[in-house]
Amino acid sequence: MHNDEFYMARAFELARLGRFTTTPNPNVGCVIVRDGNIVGEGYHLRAGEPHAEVHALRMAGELARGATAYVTLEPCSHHGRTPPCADALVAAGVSRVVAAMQDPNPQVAGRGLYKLQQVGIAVHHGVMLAEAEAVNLGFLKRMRTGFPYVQLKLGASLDGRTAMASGESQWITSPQARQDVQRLRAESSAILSTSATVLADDPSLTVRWDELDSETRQIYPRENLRQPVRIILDSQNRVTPQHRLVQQPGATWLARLQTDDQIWPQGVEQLVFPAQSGGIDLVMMMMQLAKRQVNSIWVEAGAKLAGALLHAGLVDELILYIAPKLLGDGGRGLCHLPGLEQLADAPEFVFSEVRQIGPDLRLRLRAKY
Ligand code: AOF
Ligand code: ZN
Repeated sequence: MHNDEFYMARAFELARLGRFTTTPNPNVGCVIVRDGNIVGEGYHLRAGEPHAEVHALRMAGELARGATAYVTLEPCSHHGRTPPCADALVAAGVSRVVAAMQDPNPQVAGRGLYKLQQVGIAVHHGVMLAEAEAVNLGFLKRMRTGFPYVQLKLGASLDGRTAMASGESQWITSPQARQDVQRLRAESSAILSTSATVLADDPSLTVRWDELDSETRQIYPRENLRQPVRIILDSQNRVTPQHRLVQQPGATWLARLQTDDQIWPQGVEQLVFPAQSGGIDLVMMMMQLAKRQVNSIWVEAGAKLAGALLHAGLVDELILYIAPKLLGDGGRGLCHLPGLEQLADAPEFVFSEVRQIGPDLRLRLRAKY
């Protein structure tokens, strides 16, 4: 009896510690077990730094000889920013490797497990597969499809309104919901918004460490803070160097149809995309963003972009915060879906989670295309 799930569950706990920082790399955890004892543990923290297996092997030292290594993703076989983990496992003399899933990265894709098997190591994979999918939604989607994983954040009243008829809209949802948004922003590779939102609210679209919940702050020290790339759809070049978000730490990418020659602060790039019915071609943009190694995108914008992304089939998940208020039927709706005339064409979703966050509800739904 190997107790594979017990040790793999620990490896997933470790993998999740990297979820704020590993992008564009996956979250990976590793546990080395010898005679039923955990003798080494590690996880991947940041691209360019050692992989999970290397940390765990260092901790195990000589005890790794003849031990079992549990890894949440197939050990890599390629020379990337770091040398192959499969080679490190062989050199350390482990006798068995259990991987939760294969790595779909075309540079690996089974070759890591094959390498281990070739030298006589017992190899097993497919343990806690659902967990392995869930911990790397962005990385896996990008590797498999060439598109980032897109989460559309929406906030509304009980009657699905995002603003009063007058347009008044600030703070429909609670401070607790906003804190939750901070954490989910922090887990994303990038935040996507529009020039309309920038012109209306002048947001900074950053992660504020002080505004994260205390549990998150414990596993995500301030010095590790990473700002998701801010991506702004700005087809009419309306964002200026004076807007707040271009002055924040980290990168801002302005998605445009043409560049301008203004002087921009450091970290700001203008990316040119083809046009599609007057705006930016969202499908082309998403493919380019994946090429730039954006694993996941957190969308915070208005009803127009929400509708356009849904219409283009680009949304993987809705994250919908519902405040226990009624705004009345004159208020503004969640999504602008102008072409929608028949119920049969209405975008559909599957609830994956319903949870109370402070006074509000948070619904997670997967798009059903
Ligand atoms: C592992 N363990 O902890 C990680 C893996 O450029 P590099 O060297 O960091 O390699 C990145 C690729 O390695 C990444 O795309 C994924 O395929 C794999 N990541 N593999 O065995 C780890 N982070
Ligand atoms: Zn590796």
